Amino acid sequence: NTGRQTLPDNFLWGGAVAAHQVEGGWQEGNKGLSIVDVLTGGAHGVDRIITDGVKKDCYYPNHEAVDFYHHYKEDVKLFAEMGFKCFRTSIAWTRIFPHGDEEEPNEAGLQFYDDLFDELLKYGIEPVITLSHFEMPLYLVKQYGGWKNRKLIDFFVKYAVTVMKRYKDKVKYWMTFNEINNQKNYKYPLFGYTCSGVIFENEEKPEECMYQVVHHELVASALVVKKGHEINPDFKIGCMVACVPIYPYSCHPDDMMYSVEAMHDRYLFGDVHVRGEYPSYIKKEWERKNYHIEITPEDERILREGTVDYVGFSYYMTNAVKADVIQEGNGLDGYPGSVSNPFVKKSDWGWQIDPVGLRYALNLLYERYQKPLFIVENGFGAIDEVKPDGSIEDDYRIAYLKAHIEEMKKAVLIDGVDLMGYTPWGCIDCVSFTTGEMKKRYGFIYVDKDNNGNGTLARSRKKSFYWYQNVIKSNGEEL
Ligand code: P53
Repeated sequence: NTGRQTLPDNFLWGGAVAAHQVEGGWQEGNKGLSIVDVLTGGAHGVDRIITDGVKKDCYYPNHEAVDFYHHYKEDVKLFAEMGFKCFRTSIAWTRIFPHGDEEEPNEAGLQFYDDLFDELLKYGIEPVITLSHFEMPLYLVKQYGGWKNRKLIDFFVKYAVTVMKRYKDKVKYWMTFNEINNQKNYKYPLFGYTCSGVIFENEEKPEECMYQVVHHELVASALVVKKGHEINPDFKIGCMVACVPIYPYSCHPDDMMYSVEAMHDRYLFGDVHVRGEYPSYIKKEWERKNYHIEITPEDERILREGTVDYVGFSYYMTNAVKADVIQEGNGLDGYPGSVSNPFVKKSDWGWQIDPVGLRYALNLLYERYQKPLFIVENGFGAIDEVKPDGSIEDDYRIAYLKAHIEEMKKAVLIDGVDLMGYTPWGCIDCVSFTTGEMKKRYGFIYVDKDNNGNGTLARSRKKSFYWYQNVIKSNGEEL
């Protein structure tokens, strides 16, 4: 690639969603109840409630979502029209093993993904598949305590091996756990619950419990990487981390050093996935806090043998920290000492818009790991207005994506980062993860549905649809 001024020809342009945020069909094809099936809708500043089972008088936005389960042919056709080279989604574990501990998988669930992957391949679109995107079987939470229980390793590996064998000739790109590092913010109940089926604040030692839970996931992930390569040596199996770089608020040495410490939190799980061992800073933290994480010599061997092929990551925003501001943060960007950055704007949901931060993130991860990177989420959640003639002029979304793609190109063309592809989040409007809203939209494709579940579910093309189509056609040259 020396001297090359354009992105590689095989660059994977596409889009990303997760099963529970689009599929709906929560009871179709013998699907089991998943942890997201008991999550109510919320709003910016209003937490989603985790109910004890499905309650009659609550609204659960993921039950129907945008009904991709019944609309996927129409939707895939639209992705193909945009020129997608790949499409990232997840498999709902509960379609394959409804309770999670069955002996035999559920054929109807397996068939659904066979059909979906066939439909994608028909148009030459590569499926990029996340095995666990915030939706384990609720049964495993109730009966086994979620990922606190070591048995979850076996259940997950069984599920993963089942789908990897079934789809070994249809799916090449895999990821194990979506945003595994979200739960490092163990004070925010939604994160522990959706990553692992555990509400850490209800545990005696929340943070220690979180490390144990994550350890089980890291072992499971490593086993799946190893077994996946045995199933098909051509598989590319990656991890998936939320990359929210934390800047020092100023060049004051204390701010700088504080940001370095804060970044350890962001790096931790990726470090294990890529390097196959726990980094020294976390061993010191465990010592300091007198935490005892059960890690067997066998676990250590598994971690070493199951390092990932690439690093998938989401990038939406950066944060900043100031050493002399100590506040108790437990929200989304709730790092103690986190302050807003006066140099960047925020979305309506308070997410800082920072395109340069994407180039920075790509450099950080590439310098640290020297593994191929894959931007598997990036995007702008915004309220769209439908004009009387049905058109949607989402110039703000185009502006966000354009600016980010420009920085992404600099990382590849100037900094030499090895980047596999780019799949903007929510390529079709879907249920927001953090708030459960429909009105926080990311799509190139509009779906007629509101926060209360009203709407025809009709699909339509936004202005950004045509814009992105041309971006792909010109391989990122025309923005
Ligand atoms: P919504 C925080 C920071 C970066 C990405 O989020 C994050 C989060 C929240 O965990 O999550 C990812 O829909 C997640 C997707 C999610 C997307 O961000 O709340 O992987 O499932 O939909 C956007 O706007």
